[in-house]
Amino acid sequence: MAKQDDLTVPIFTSLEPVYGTGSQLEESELRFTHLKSKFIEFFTHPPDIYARSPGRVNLIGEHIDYEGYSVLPMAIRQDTIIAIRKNDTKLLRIANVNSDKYPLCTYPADPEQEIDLKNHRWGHYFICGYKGFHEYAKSKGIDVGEPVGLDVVVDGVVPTGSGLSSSAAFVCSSTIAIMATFDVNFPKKLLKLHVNVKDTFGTQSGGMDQAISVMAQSGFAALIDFNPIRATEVQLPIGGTFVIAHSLAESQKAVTAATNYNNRVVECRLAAIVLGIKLGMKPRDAITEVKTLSDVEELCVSFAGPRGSSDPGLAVKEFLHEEPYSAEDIEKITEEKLQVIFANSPSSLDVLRAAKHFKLHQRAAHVYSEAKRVHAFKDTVSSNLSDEEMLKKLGDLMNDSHYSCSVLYECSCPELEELVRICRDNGALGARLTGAGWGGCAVALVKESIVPQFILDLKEQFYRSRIDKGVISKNDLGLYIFASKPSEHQLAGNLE
Ligand code: NG1
Ligand code: MG
Repeated sequence: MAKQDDLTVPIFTSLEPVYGTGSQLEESELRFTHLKSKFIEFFTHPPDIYARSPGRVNLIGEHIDYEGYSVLPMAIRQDTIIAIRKNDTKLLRIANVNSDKYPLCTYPADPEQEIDLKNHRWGHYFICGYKGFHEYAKSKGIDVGEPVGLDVVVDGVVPTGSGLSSSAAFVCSSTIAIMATFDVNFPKKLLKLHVNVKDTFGTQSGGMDQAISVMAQSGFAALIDFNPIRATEVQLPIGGTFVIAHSLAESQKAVTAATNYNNRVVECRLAAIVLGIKLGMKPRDAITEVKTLSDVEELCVSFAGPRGSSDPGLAVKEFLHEEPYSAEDIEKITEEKLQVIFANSPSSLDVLRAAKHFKLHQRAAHVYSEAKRVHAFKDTVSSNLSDEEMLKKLGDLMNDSHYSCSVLYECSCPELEELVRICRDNGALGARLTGAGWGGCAVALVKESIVPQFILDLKEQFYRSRIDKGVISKNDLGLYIFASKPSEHQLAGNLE
């Protein structure tokens, strides 16, 4: 198993490894050729360097990365590719092959610029990478010279708003392209920085997306640990394929953050503080020291220890009641106003304003049980079980994960419930929502031998009525349902 803690991002001098095989190879070559001709069309000269970064599907481990727990995603074939070249203006000119939907964005070549969040533009994601690159270089004392202008063309085919991490693919490929342009090869720890930069877009997200996008290895899913950030390859059993299917409900994460994503982050923090206090910490100390549920796990273990178990779920049962907590209930325990606890986090204050109550028991029960399922998944693939038994066990874990997301974490939606049910009815060994939820995609584990029939069944039973109603066009179906084997992240290089 490769531990990649200290690996650097290799910059390739040829794009050969990107191309894959057979029709994939031709498709990939065509896209790069198209990207190049678009670049010439926009900027009248060819690009110097290309970079690629894939989207990802999370196989198991949902809503636990920001609680410090490991997750198990897999890179997918859909990716963002970027062509780049220095220019002699003081401008960053960012174009897209799909210029109707994503018109040219221009920014000053200034690493200190503020990202104007009120005026959202698609090019902002490139600026995330640009700022991240310069901040990191500065912190390490690397001299990258005076800011120069850049010409950039982007081609992204990871579906947006679907839980497949299109934004991380964009930010990561941008950063890799910039690194290659300045001939700097950063450690992968650079990723941490992206997490912070991405927070400026309004969700208090964890580090999964960037990590898998940069660390993925061909043919493997990866167990991603945080603190320190590290990826361990996970070889999936032969005979199983993951099918990704879009529920066609688009989760508008930025708009719903206060009631959905960030709400859950706040509930987890409150659950962790309350548990810390119940397990013997002084309220003041719990408030300052406890940031995540994983921070109190050790205390939970010492509580559960004498009973012969190290399951923090026991502490949840003992110390957090199932009835939702009001703000006042929690303040009695913390001896501090919630507004004061979260005073430094404007997006958390938004959550407090919007919340009616807090489901501490349910959210903590989800996080601790999901963290265990991730390790059970990893242990299963490295066990001596037969492939058949292994696939069944993995499917069961995925089903349990979905149940927990749906019932305890309440991050599903009617469309995802319908889709997951249809997947199971048609032979999936397991199916679950993937990504943040509240819309976006489901992932199903399916025996390779039935994949074509499975996809046909889903088309008939889930997508047909939506095509008839004009929600999607039949020609686009391939964007919404596809089988995926793990796909390698690819880096930067010259086309010739
Ligand atoms: P999606 O919805 O796939 O973008 C989000 C977070 C992840 C993780 C998952 C839930 C962002 C950018 N990413 O993923 O870090 O917390 O939800 O497991 O918000
Ligand atoms: Mg996303």
